[in-house]
Amino acid sequence: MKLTNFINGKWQDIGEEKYTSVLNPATGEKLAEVRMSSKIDVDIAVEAAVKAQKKWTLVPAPKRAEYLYEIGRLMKEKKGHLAQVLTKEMGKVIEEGRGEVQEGIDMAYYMAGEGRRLFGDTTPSELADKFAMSVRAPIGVVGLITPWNFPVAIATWKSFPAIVAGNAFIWKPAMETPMMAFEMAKIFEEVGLPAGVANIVFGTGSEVGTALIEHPDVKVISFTGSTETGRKVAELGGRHLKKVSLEMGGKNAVIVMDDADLSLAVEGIIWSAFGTAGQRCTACSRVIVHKDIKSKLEEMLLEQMEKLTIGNGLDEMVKIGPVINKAALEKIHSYTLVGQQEGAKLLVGGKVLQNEDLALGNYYAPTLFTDVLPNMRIAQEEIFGPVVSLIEVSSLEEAIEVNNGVKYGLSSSIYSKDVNKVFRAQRDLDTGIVYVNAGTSGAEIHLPFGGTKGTGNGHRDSGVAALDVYTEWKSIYVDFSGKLQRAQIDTE
Ligand code: UN1
Repeated sequence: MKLTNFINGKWQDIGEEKYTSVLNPATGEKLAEVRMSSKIDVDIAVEAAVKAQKKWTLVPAPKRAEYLYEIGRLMKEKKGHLAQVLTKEMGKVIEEGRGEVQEGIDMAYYMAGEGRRLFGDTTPSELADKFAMSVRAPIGVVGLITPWNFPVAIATWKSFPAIVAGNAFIWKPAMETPMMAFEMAKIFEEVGLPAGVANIVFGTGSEVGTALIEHPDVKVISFTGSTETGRKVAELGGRHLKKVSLEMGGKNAVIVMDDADLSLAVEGIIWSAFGTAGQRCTACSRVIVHKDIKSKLEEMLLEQMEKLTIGNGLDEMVKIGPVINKAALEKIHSYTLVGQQEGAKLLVGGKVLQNEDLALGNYYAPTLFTDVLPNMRIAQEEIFGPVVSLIEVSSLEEAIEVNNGVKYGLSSSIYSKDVNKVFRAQRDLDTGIVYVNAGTSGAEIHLPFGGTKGTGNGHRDSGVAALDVYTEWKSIYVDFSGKLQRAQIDTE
């Protein structure tokens, strides 16, 4: 199977014929070949998008939204198939695959609803017989750069608000997971989205990503990925005066206070730390625990970790799938070595799994470190794998300080039954998302998604906040006095 670009409503490859393989992380099996595009493909896609957007912007927003309802309906119809493709190329277990597709369906219906809102403001004018309002105007052509860990949901967070707001887009999916983009292109085609509104160009960040950011007709770049790459996107985008929306890494923590419901906390930690094999930007990779319950929590975590079933995510019984590729496996393992060198105590895991059925895939054992100090590298850097560090504290104040003492600020969580502690924590935890008595992952699509510090640059995906990325505020004054009225003139 060859995955071809989707440009101007057609499956077309223009430049040099270059392809690379897509591998199943659970088995190493080759799933498809994907096109490695170049600047020429981007130029042609942008040209088509510019043309298409001029007409698209004139389609009333409620009508644009009807395409999203249709996209949502088709995604729902194909949910089982989409989840299978997702699990095969990304590795997440099938129930998470279906969950992610559902997240995309939810986004379709939610953003379709915005077609009948897209609220602006009316505001009194300071002059008589003058009307003032501000409306959300589409921006034009936008570039979407999405990661492999949520190959469909994150793309819907970006492309659906772009569509409803009247923009055209070029989407560059991650090269590890292009099959989901291909599936989405088929859906865009099937619902009859006008040619050129949705374009998909496969290729690397350095080639296609750079071409998108540098193209003068691409007005917005929305990126989700590592902080390291995000910084490059921001630098290049800055040089070209682009509006750049960034969602980057996390080093999310669960705080467990001495009055917490420990069984509940353990369930939340296991789910957030090891679900998706720890490959979520919202994954829990630190547990900040009150000293009085530390050994009890360790014991309970170990007991539950033993029960985790690891393997090919297509098997409904499996709870933890592989990590994305060999490079990820190496990176994760290097952190295990770092943790040991730093003096943290490895309680369980810390190795690549190579027993018979797992040998061909990229499996890492769920790993738990304890006696971790807040400034150790394993407690500071994003690992993006199934590795958790337990850090001991003596008070809520210390827990919050440790939570905030990293360069990221995506998600955090506190387990406590004390309402005062909980309210103080939600105020003082320096993250874009805070959970109370729940793990760090599982954000819902109708709330803003994003974080502080090294996680983002002030923009948000999801929720109504996403519209701020894909619209420009336009202020309109209508003077119906029939005479010259001069604002900001003071004749006294
Ligand atoms: C991500 O890992 O980049 O909140 C997105 C969650 C999911 C999305 C994660 N709804 O865990």
